[in-house]
Amino acid sequence: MKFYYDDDPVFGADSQLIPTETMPNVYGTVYNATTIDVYDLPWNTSAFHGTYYLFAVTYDSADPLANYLVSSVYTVEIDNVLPTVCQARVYGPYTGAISLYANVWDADSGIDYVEYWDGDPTNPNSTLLGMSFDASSSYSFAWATDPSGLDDGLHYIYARAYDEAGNYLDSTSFEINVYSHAPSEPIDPLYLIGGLMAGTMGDMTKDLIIFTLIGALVVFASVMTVMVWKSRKPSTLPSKSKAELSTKQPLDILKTRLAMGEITQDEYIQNKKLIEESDTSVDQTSTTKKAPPDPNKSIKKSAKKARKR
Ligand SMILES: [Ca+2]
Ligand SMILES: [Ca+2]
Repeated sequence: MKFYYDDDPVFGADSQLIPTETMPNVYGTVYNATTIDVYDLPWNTSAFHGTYYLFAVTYDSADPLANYLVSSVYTVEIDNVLPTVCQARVYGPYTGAISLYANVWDADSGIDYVEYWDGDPTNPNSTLLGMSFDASSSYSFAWATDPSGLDDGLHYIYARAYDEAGNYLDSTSFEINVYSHAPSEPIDPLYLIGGLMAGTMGDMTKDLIIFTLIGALVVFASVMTVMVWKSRKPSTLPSKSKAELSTKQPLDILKTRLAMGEITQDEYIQNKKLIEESDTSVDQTSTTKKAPPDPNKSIKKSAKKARKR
């Protein structure tokens, strides 16, 4: 038995004999002689890369010219080039089950799987966290950190990508600060609600909702106040005579305006006088009560006095 390799799928003079280093005159080794003779031959392919075609040629014992038979072609893809891309990715929060990913690429045989290491994989003290064969999830792997906090602290995560031929490439480190231990203080319920709202709607939306709620409450309260005021006005106001009402209310308003600094003391006195005068005129027309002395008369009198002088 002799084994040949070729760079095209046709056996011929260009086919190259695969040498055997240990047994120069015996090509291959019989290891199952009971049913069919099976030969194997180790082939060191470290100097090869790419697509090759293999043939086995078997000879009978005729001497001096043996009869031979050439096998059908067998195609092999030899990959002796490392993957070209391997980047570790870790997604927060760095607590509980931490999601590890890797961006990987191998142009020859393709990526087979990815290992995740806590620490440089070339360092014997580093820990293999796990591995993933799932290309569809970017070889994601969930690292379940210790809930009691044993894994808390800084970690340097590495990915090691293997191609289908077993060549591997290590990533650079991805530094993370793990925080997995249970909180010692009780959780503030407001913080919890805030967190839930932020988690479902995002901070911007949360602020907007709170703002709208406050606005709606203010409007509602204002409307209610006006309605209550309007509804109680006729029944709760003390029953007073027209004269009392006409004087009392404007005077109260005037006092309030003075107290609030909307009018000066002089303006207050002046307006008060006017109100009292108009009140008096109401009294004169509506009642038979004797009118109080008209302040205008004294003014006129003093004016006359002034003219006399
Ligand atoms: Ca050929
Ligand atoms: Ca490769």
